[in-house]
Amino acid sequence: MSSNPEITLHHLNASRSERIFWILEELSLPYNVQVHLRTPSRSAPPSLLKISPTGKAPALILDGKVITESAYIIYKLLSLPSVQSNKTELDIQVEQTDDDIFWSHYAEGSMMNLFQASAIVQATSAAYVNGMVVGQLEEGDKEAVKGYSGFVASKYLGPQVQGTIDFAEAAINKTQHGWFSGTDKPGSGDFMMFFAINSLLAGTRAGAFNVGEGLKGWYKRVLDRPAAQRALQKIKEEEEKAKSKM
Ligand SMILES: N[C@@H](CCC(=O)N[C@@H](CS)C(=O)NCC(=O)O)C(=O)O
Repeated sequence: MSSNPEITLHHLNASRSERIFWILEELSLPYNVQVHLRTPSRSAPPSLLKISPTGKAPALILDGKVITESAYIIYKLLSLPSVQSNKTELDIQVEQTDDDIFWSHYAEGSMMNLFQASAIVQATSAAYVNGMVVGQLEEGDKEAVKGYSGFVASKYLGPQVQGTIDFAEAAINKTQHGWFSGTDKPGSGDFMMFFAINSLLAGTRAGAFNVGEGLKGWYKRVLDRPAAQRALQKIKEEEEKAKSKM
């Protein structure tokens, strides 16, 4: 019987680390959590850069070694000897399918890429208009910044973001079991898609885009799982604990 590794998850609030909470709970692996709270500009605080070479979340310390990139973290967790030797007992897709690999790439390379660009345009233009970048602006300059960022958000990035959601919606509707893994259990593709869909239905992007019944059904299937419920509860408790210490 292989023993469990020593795990610490470095989590940034409202971040991709949500994916890692979910998989850790599905795997029933014991883990410690270290929360890093976003600065007022929504960036990661310097404490995260001390841990992660990229300064981004999630970062996982696995038996003393720091690993980053959520898809890689998920792959390393699924490859653990204690997980591999127990794979028939687990209610998740441990061996990655072709679909898992596709959706893992899609989640970061297509969806989050555009989601993030959109969030950056909104946050930076608001900061610019509010005088936080080059000081107070003339009314005409404010209108020009708002006009340009509004154009980028609504005519350029917005439709592309919606396109990525519609593509995922069509794909999930074609699956036999309603999981991105293509099997009857959620796999790495599902863990990776969780952050984007959670943000669209319950997070910072709620109500901003059209999400169809297929993705809503997938989200409900995720939330019906005790492991996902434990993950969301743990995120809440850990973030509250960290905020109370500030
Ligand atoms: N491709 C990376 C992306 C990591 C990433 O961009 N994380 C964001 C949170 S969702 C972050 O740490 N942002 C804080 C910052 O850039 O200051 C992954 O999947 O882990």
